[in-house]
Amino acid sequence: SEPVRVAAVDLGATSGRVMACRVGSRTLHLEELHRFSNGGVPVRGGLFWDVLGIHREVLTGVREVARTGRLHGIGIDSWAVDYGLVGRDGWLLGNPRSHRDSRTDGVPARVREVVSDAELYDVTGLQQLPFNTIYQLVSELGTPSLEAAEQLLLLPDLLTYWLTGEAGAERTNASTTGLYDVRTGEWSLELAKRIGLPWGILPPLRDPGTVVGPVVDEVAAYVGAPGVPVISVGSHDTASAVVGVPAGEESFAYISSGTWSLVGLELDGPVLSAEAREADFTNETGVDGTIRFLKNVMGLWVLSESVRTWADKRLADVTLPALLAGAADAPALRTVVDINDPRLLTPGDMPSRIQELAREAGEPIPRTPVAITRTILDSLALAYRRNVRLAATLAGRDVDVVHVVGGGSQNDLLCQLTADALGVPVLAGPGEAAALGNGLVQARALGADLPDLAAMRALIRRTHDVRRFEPASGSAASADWDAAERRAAKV
Ligand code: LFR
Repeated sequence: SEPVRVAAVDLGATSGRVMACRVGSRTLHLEELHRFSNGGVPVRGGLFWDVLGIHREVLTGVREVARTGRLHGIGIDSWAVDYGLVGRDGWLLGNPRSHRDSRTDGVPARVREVVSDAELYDVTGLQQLPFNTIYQLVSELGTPSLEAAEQLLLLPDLLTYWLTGEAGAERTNASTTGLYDVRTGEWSLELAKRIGLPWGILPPLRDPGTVVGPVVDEVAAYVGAPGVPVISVGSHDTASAVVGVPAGEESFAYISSGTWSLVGLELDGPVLSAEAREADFTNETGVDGTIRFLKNVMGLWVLSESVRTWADKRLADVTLPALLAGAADAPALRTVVDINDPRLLTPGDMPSRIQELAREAGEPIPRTPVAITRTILDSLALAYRRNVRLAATLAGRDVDVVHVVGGGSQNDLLCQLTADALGVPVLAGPGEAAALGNGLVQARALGADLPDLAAMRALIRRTHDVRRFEPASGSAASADWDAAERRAAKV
């Protein structure tokens, strides 16, 4: 079949990208045509997304894709969980909040009084993240916007609504809300009712890989592409990124490494055991009915937020490359902290928080930006080790290799530390796995011969380089990580 060329819109919490993705039977090519920075906007103690600004950037990017060649489809993925509320007249009711907003403090405990953790887990299979949509909605109960809401649209669905006029909820992202039944693949209206949420605002679900509809006239005129279809992809960025993992037959774990690090396994069905719940593992729905059995690890957010803090203080030589070069030469495993401490979730002075965590844990306090960078990377690798091993145990699987995809796959030091910590090879790349997964699912919807995830992944392997990091050999290396794990465990 003829190659297709689609716009893959991949929105991250710190940057958004619009790529032209060309997919043929033996070709797969990405071209980044637009990139913009993104971030929460703090106003009056709340943390918001500039969603109209994001919409404008999406249009600018799509127009650029259309200007530079043919455009057969548009697909949008973004971080999960966050949403906009739309009123009876179709207008947005207020600015969507960031999941790093502290409005959900204490909310999970309130919900627990009505529905126990065990019951909730049995239906949704989700880890207890304070910002899951369900908790955000509970924090909005009684507000004018929730009372006036006609529909809840997750961010990629909201942007898709503005492009097409069609409202819906794409399943991979719906599965992160805490209101979705992971076994039936439908909304759990029962759960929403028990918690007192207006269940009627949950829109009809749609599968990834279906055509939503053509762009509306105003969009067609702006981007210069009349009639181009918007296609629902794995609209949760992590779902698209896992499609983009170039795994073959091997028993693999993955780390989708961006602002967050999502660490886990691809499974055929959910693991809803008490052990999985106690270990706080999540079961998110993937493309083609797969399950992402994983844990959220705080990720490179901690480092990017540190760099921002140092830049604000105008400290010299705190560019990321300089910090990473310094950290590579710094002593290994000198200080480790619990990188998933909830205090690292919200924006702020990350270096001070890391020092505080070190102090509490009785670890040497890192004093310089380089030492703090090394502490963050060692602690991330330690969290990867713990959670890959936990996932394998809980799911009864072996792991022979860890695929690292996303922006963090370009961080050589972190990849090497991950291989060392786990004692298995790390295969790093592609950096733009989410955009590839997005583009491939669109291509299939447009008729490309990509029957399953294996075919998509084979095409990625054929067309993209993957770098291999071997674990440091010798029992000394692994003893160091064992000892560090014991130190971190007593935190
Ligand atoms: C990654 C991600 C995670 C989700 C977090 C919040 O970008 O989508 O999968 O837990 O952001 O939405």
